[in-house]
Amino acid sequence: MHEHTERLHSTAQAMVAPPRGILAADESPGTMNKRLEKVGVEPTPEARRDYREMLLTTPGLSESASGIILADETFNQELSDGRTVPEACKDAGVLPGIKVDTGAKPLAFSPGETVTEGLDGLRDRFTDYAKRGAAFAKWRAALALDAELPSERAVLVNAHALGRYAALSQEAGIVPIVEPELLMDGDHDLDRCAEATAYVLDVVFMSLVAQGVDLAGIVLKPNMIVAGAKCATQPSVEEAAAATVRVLSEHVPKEVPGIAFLSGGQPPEQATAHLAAMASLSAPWELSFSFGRALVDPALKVWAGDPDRWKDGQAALDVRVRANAAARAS
Ligand code: 5MM
Repeated sequence: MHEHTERLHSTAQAMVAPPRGILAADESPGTMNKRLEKVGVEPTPEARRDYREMLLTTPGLSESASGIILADETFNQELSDGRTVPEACKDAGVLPGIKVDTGAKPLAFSPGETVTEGLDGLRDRFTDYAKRGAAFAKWRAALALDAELPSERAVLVNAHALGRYAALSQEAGIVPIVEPELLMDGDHDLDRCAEATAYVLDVVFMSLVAQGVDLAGIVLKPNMIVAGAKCATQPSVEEAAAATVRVLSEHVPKEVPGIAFLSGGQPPEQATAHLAAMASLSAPWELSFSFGRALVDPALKVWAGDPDRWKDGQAALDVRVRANAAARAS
């Protein structure tokens, strides 16, 4: 096998190898600012750096995390000891990943829907990120979900962009995390989420294949199949886990080495419980996690910008990452 292809495959496999997961700490500055303000921290580039430094230097992080996804700003920052962030990732034993999309923007003629942007100049950006040590990348399509949405238009344009991104990423020797997220903040039930997720996955994989993406060199980061947060009928953890594994088994090609779920706003313990319930079911790919909020929310609240609570924040992160690594093994 060609060396380039072999490296993509082995990196993708390393990202999802049991029991570790991927820490999503790639909030764009705007999102991060809102989260910092919520816990009373003045949102500055230094505060965003300090917060990411706390997460990344958590002792023993590499025992339960294989990689960390970073925003462009973080990737370019130095830690307080002068190390670059990619260097610090190497020292910590976690693969550095970079979020390369530039965000979800309103989609023309589709009220309430978005298309994720960031393709302009992406080949050159990938060349630069590869030189600076990025092992993997991430692009997220955010799709509203209700009885009518996502529209065919929103699914097609976002799948097209995911395909273009993934091909450029692999061309640069960087493993693409492909993240088609159906949002869970509606009143849809489990069956509607299952039906829409199946459709989105079909279109996304059609686009990846059409654009020459090597499916053995990607990691898929989908939503779990859950009912919307406002749905009156909430399924049990076991029902959601069974629906998720069933839909993915029917719509995700077996060549994909692993699936690393997003948490989507689920409470941390619930996301972990879903992961544990899925681990007991049989699936053709690794089932892992790439949570953002479900890993970092407790740490952010405990730290709240206080240097004296740095270690407490790290301990809170450690609890959640280890719990999810343990869930994978259950
Ligand atoms: C960490 O948040 C990521 C970036 O968000 P913005 O670009 O909107 O600021 C986000 O893509 C995240 O990686 C995924 O949604 C998974 O995070 P959750 O919290 O859903 O597990």
